[in-house]
Amino acid sequence: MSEQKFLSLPNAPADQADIVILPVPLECTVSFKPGTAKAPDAIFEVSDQLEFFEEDGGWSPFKHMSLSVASAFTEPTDLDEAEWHARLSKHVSSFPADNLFISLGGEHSITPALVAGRMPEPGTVVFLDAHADLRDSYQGSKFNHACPAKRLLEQGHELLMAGVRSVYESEVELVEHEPRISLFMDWDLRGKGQWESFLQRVSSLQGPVYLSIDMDAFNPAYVPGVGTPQPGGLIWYQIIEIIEALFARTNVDLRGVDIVELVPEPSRVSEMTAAKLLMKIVSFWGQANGFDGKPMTGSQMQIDYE
Ligand SMILES: [Mn+2]
Repeated sequence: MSEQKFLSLPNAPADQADIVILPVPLECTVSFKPGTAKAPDAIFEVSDQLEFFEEDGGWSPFKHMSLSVASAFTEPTDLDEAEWHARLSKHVSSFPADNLFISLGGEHSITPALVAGRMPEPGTVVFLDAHADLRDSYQGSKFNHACPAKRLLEQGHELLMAGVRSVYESEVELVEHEPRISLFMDWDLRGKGQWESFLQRVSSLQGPVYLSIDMDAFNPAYVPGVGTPQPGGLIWYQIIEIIEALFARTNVDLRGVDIVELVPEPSRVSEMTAAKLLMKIVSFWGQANGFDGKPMTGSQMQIDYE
């Protein structure tokens, strides 16, 4: 497989990079629209159209930071499911702990293994999704993409969920009885004035935090390319506000981010949204960690870009 690049930038060795991107193109338990396996490549392809300059931060993040797109994690899917996910955990734990680690799905079932590898101690998972993903199992599998939030609870984490607008009866009962779940329903964020209190919760997080973004959290008019679309949902500026709130305070120890469930589509707007979201995350994280004041030795300095 040829080397993948983000923004066409040269790849630094992973152990020397400030930002590591790991493609995990798993497509195994998808129940509706197929295509998640092609998402990482589609994101890299459209990233070529992004500017190096990030307009909100007012800087070029990759002048100051180096980037590494790691080889895709493509263990055979005919392995035992538990074994496949255990290998993914082990793999992600082998990357350095102090960089920004972003995984690109693939379906949402990869998140518990990613979190297990990056955040072995109890922490908080910010979970943006149209669905609660709290089923104990679905279609005979505990590793189904309808179950990752339940697995995260079992790992001992707290869940801060937003954008949810499709739930199963037993999921509602679990949310009511499980104090470690804070769920902001999509309609509450829109109609009942809970947006500010949700942002307040995000910006008051402390300790280890992991951010999981299911692209179906977006309103499907913004991102039609997802495996299981739902009407309603968050708009681009809300997702940006969430990321800004998460990085505004340095007391958050961000262990990793994933962007999952994207299904590339003909207009390419969905994959462009994912690529630009990745750029925003890089920019906010870089500024929160002081990279804008560090020497210009980043990946962009190795190329001619005018
Ligand atoms: Mn999901």
